[in-house]
Amino acid sequence: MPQLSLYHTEASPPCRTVRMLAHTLGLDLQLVDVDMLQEEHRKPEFVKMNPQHQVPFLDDNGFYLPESRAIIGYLVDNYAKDDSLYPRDPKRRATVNRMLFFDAGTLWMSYSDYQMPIFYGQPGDPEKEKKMLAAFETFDKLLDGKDWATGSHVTIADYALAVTASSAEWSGVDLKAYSNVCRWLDRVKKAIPCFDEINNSSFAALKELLQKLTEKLAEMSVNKQ
Ligand SMILES: N[C@@H](CCC(=O)N[C@@H](CS)C(=O)NCC(=O)O)C(=O)O
Repeated sequence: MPQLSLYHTEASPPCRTVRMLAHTLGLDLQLVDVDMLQEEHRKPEFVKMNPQHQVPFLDDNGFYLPESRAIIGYLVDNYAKDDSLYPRDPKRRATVNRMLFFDAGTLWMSYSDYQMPIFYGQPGDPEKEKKMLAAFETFDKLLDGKDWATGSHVTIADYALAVTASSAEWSGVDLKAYSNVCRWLDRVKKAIPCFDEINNSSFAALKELLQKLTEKLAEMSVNKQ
C-alpha cells in the first residue's frame, strides 16, 4: 500500500472530490486535518510545502501535489488497475481534460464566485448568479444524450463536476431547470460508492464552519464599533 497523505478540511468541496476518488480506487489516504479558522493553511511549515496554501494537498512519499483535479488524475495514473477513469488515449483523455477544465474555469468558478460572498453574509449578486446559471445551462447542453460527462463511461470528470453540482444544490441553487444535469447527478450519486456518505459528512462540517464564521464576523464587527 502506498503512503499517501492528504491534507484536507472536512468542509471543503475539492477535498471531497479527492476522497471519493481515492475511496473508489481502494486507496487508504492518511487524512491530515487543516483547520482553516485557525489559519493552519497559512502556517510556515505548510506554506513551505505548498506555497498555494490550499487544501486538498497530496503528499505521496515526498511528491507534493495541490489542485483536486490534478490529484485525481495522478491517483488514477499511478494507482488504478486500468485507465478507464482517466483514459491514456490522447483524444479520450483530451475530452476528460476538457470537462475538468470546464469545471475548474467555468462551472465551479462561477458557482464559488456567486456563493462565497453569501457564505460571508453578503447578499447574492444577480450578475454573478446569471453567470453561474448560464454555466449550468451550458453544462446541461454538454450532457445532452450522454450518461456521463464525457459520454458512455464514468471518468474523473464526473467526480469533479458532481462535487460542484451537489455543492450548488446543497447551498440552494435550483437545478430543476437543467434536466440533463439532474438526471446525470442522480446517476453519479448512485454509481459512486460513498458519494452520499462523504458529501453528507462534509456538508455537516460546512454548516458548522459557516456558523462559526458568522459568529467570528459578528464578533469582529462588534470590536470595530
Ligand atoms: N482549485 C483548487 C481550489 C482549492 C481551494 O479553493 N481550497 C480552499 C478550501 S475549499 C482553500 O484551501 N482555501 C484557502 C486559501 O485559499 O488560502 C482545487 O480544486 O483543489
